[in-house]
Amino acid sequence: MAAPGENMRINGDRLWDSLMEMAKIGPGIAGGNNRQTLTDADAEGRALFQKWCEAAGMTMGVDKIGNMFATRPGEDPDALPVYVGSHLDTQPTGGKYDGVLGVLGALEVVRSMNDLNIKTKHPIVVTNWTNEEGARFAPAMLASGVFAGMHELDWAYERTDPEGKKFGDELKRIGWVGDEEVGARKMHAYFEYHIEQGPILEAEEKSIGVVTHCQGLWWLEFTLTGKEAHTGSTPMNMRVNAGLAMARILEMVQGVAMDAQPGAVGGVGQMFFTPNSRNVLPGKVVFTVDIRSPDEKKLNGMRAAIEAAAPKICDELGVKCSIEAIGHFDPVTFDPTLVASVRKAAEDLGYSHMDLISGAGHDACWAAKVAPATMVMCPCVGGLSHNEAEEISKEWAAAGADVLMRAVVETAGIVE
Ligand code: HGY
Ligand code: MN
Ligand code: MN
Repeated sequence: MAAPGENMRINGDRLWDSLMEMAKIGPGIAGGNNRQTLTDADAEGRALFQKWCEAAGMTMGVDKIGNMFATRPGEDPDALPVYVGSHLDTQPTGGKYDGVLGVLGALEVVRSMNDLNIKTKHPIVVTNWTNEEGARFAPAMLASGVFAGMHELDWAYERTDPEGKKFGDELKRIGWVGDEEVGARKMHAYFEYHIEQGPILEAEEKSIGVVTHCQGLWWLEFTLTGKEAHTGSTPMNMRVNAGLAMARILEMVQGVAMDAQPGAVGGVGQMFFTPNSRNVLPGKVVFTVDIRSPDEKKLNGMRAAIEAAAPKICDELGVKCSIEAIGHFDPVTFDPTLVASVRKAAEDLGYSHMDLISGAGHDACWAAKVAPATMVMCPCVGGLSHNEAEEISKEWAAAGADVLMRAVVETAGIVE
């Protein structure tokens, strides 16, 4: 039997089987998943995750926003735990791996530590954060944000989905309001394993992303007020057309992001027309502009440019315009020591790797506010994500989990 830690590799088949098993819960219509936060499917996925954690000898704690923490004891009960996790909630047309790979990859690390009888000084806590996606309830990374003290719990409970349902009511309805104070737990370190959700690793033929930074984000919610009127009988010069204002603002956002190249993105994924009837000019249009950049000055410059130009566009059309920032985090620099442990693990395991800036936001961005944090990434096919066709290979999944295991065990301190 090799000394603990020598042949540290996870069980790739078991990880893949768990991913496919979880993917059966909240299936999409095109091979992906629709397991949105605080739905019955989310509750079912949580229950399966808890069952697996307990079967791996861990004990589950849940806080008042539904964050799940499964603990594998360490040899030193006073040592702060190493947290390893991500999220089980998905986009409405999400893939099988976004978030899930990080939660089940962390579980696989514990399962393999059990197989190899590896003991560590610090406990390990496998984590599932509530509502990372922000698809149903904005903002994204809501629960890890409350954990990190960026949002108040009561404010989070009041967030509503497009049907007007409240976050706190839905959390209670699915039976996942825990008893722990949110943020009471202290971390020695935090690791998150995630698919890249972009094209770089696959294009560069690298198996591992050593994530050094994550780009920052603003979500700017626009409410445009026009005048409901007949699309047929209202002359063009009498229209107060909020839909046209929205179209011109989208075009302007595209221009601002292109002018800010390289290293900037901007766009809109969600919009609502009221009354949303084919032959009624919209009285109200609500949409969220999503802008991001790893450069804080560039990110805030884009926001300023958009907030200066939008009212002018609306004034020309007689449309009222209000803008509310409903989501934000600054660009994140991950902990250099943990980043180095990921890079060393990839080297020791012989996996090709490269430093990477995360294009997508993650719970690690908020964890980094309260503890040393970093991420491990694996490629995804065509860089596609937030699409049911999201795909990774079994080999990629296992390689990243191997690296995660080595970095986590090194940080938690092997006890012979
Ligand atoms: O929006 C994001 O970057 C993440 O996928 N929630
Ligand atoms: Mn994710
Ligand atoms: Mn996502």
